Parts: sequence; C-alpha cells; structure tokens
Amino acid sequence: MSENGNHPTIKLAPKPELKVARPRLYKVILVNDDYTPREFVVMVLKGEFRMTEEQAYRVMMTAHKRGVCVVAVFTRDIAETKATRATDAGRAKGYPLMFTTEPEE
Ligand code: TYC
Repeated sequence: MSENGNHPTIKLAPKPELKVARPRLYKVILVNDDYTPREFVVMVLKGEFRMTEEQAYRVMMTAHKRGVCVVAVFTRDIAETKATRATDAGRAKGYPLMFTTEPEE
C-alpha cells in the first residue's frame, strides 16, 4: 500500500549539490630596500607582471614610500613562481630586491 491513496510513493534521490570551491588567491608583495635602483624595480615589474611604465612606477614608488606594495593576486603556484622569478632577477644583478607572497583573507 502507499502513503497517498492509490499511488505508490516514489522517493527521488536527493540532487547532489555541485559546490566548486574557488582556489585561494595569493598576493605578490614588493618589499622596499635601500639598494635596488628604482629603474630596475620598474623594469622587473614590467617584465614579470606585464605592467605599463606608469603602473610599474606607481607600484615601485608605493613600496619605496610605505615599505611594501601589493603587486597583484594569483593562484598560489603562479604567485610563487612570479615572486621567485622577480626576486631572482634582482639577485642576478647583486640587488637585494624581494618579492614575497601572502594568502588573501
Ligand atoms: N628604495 C630604492 C631606492 O631608493 C628603490 C626601491 C623601490 C627598491 C621599491 C625596492 O621594492 C622597492 N633606490
């Protein structure tokens, strides 16, 4: 017998929820120092982060004045690769230029 008169009750399987987590994003942070030439910082920002001269100059000056500046956000692998490549570009010239990464909230 059924719960609703003549008709059998058919229980449908619950529809699975399709939850796709967005990957966590990581900031690439430019750190100021007293030795790396300004023009070199701008060149690295343009080359590694595809910035225009104006964008790169603003980011460089923000780090110069405030100590740090967020350059961009990426997924973790890309943020770490770009930070490493940009830091290595300075090291290859003997500069202490430093890029770090940090997860977004
Ligand atoms: N402070 C450096 C100078 O006066 C320039 C500079 C800016 C270096 C930003 C690093 O992240 C930096 N030559």
